[in-house]
Amino acid sequence: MKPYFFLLLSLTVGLNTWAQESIPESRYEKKSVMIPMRDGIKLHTVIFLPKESQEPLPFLLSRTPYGVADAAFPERSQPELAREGFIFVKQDIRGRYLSEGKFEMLRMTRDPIVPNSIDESTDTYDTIDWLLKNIANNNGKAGIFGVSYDGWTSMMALIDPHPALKAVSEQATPADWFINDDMHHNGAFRLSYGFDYAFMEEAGKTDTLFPFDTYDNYEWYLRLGPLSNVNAKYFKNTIPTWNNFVNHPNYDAFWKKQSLLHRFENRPLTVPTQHVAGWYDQEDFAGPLFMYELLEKKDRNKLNYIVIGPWNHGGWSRGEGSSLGNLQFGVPTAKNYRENLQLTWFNYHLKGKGDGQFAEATIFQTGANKWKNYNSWTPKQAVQQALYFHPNGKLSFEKPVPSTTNLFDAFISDPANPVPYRSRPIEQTYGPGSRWRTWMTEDQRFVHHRPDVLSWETNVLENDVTISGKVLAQLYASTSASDADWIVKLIDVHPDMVKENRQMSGYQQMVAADVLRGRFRKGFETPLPVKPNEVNAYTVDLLQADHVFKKGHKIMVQVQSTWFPLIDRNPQKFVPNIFLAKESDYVKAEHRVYRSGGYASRVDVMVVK
Ligand code: PG9
Repeated sequence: MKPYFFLLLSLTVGLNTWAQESIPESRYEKKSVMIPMRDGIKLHTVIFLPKESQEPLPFLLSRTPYGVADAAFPERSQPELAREGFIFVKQDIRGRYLSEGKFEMLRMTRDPIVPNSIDESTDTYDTIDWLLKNIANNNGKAGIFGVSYDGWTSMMALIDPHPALKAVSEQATPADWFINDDMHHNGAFRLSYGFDYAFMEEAGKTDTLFPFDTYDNYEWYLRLGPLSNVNAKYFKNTIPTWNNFVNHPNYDAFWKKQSLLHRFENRPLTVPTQHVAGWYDQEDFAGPLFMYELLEKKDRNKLNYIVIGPWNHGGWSRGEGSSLGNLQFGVPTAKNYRENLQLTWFNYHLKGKGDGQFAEATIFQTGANKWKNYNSWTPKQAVQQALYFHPNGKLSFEKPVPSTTNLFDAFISDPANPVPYRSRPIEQTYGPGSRWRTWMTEDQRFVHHRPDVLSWETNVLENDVTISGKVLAQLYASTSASDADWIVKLIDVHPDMVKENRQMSGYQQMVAADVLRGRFRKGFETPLPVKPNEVNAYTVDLLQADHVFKKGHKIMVQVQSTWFPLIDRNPQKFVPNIFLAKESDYVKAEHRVYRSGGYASRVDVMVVK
């Protein structure tokens, strides 16, 4: 039983059936309605209407695949916005939960020439149009916002937007599912997320967790063996997103068409848009960064803004945000965002309140633990410097001596014993007790000194080192086999003893980390085998950071070749399509990371003095 009084009213407004629900203490009344789209399909929509409102109010829309029937009243889900007063509208997207039609994961953009064609953008348009005409006392303006998939639907609202759409806040939208975000990073497949999520969304109309029979998913995915077993043993070709992974192992037209980068390539930005990202977002960190950067290039009218905070996926939308995992931030960063950045954004654009003076980039600088405003993101005054790998695990801003040759560190990478990406047991992604949401804050000592994890670290820092902007690893490396993954982690090592917070003593805090699938070293379209033992250059994009390595800390870089089961195991024997690899293709290999004059492996960071 729900803790509030239930009232179901069935009245008919044109074609639509209304259901109404209210809780005595709420300022809002909840209505359910089926809104017709241009092709006749009806979308289930929940509307929270202020019970008493003197002034006409704007709409705040969210569109989701995760079900809205049980949506919490605004006082609970959006207290800051609820206090101010908006007409909140939440909609099940096509084919999900109580909406009609067929669901398509990240539905492709329609061809407008095709009569009656639809996509998420037309569904948003039709919804706004209907709301303006059918909901009394609105002020003619609408905003859209949401986290992740709902961030992506917010971005889609920007394609041929409804004229009443006046503000967007996309929060952790995915941008490109091959280059980054949920499903692949730089061509390496995100196995545990891809498998779990595809099943969750596509096994039925409502979310369904895969029935794992082993709590530790590290063990389960290892026993799974080659990826071809997924369809053979479990999915039986019934999960379209999985079939797309299998049928599109390279960055082909399918991925490009799906990518927001391509959808927005030739499209102007006409509606004020705020991008929101979390430094520890375990799913869609890259999306908002990529979309901000792309749209910034054409932002003649100052419509494009970015906020980055110390959050996991959606961490800004709930709670205080004063800590995450073991990391403490000293201020309630999530509340800061909701009160000072989200509310002011919608108040200004939808209600004309406030001065509209938004900082171009509002960024929480980790390490120093403070909010900073920037005129440009990434900051122009930062200067590129390289952290070079040296003998005996040393890391420094000094280049290796030019005359040195053939110096390297080596390890054996064994697909039968991959490095876990977080400490075991690895619970099901969205299963009970899952630590998925905090793994990026985890102390990396759980793999430090594994023989297949190389590490280099600086001396204890005598001064703070501040990095603001892009982080890019340049490895010179070889393998005895014909393919390999390269994972690079930039780490802040806390002092050996932190008396005021002992659990942080020696803590290895990840600042940036990512993977490159070696076959894509020359481009994601065309996979290339590696010649055994040949040294190749691998550029691993670690995206961005704004971090202060404090005096008394050390900077560390770790390199490894497996990150399991987050990333599927590279067989290491080159095969054209890893989704079809056989058990016998998975081979042990010796990997070498060079650190000599000619092959000076390094991590490029943007240093601010
Ligand atoms: N990261 C999830 C997602 C976004 C977009 C597509 C598919 C998955 C999410 O949290 O919604």
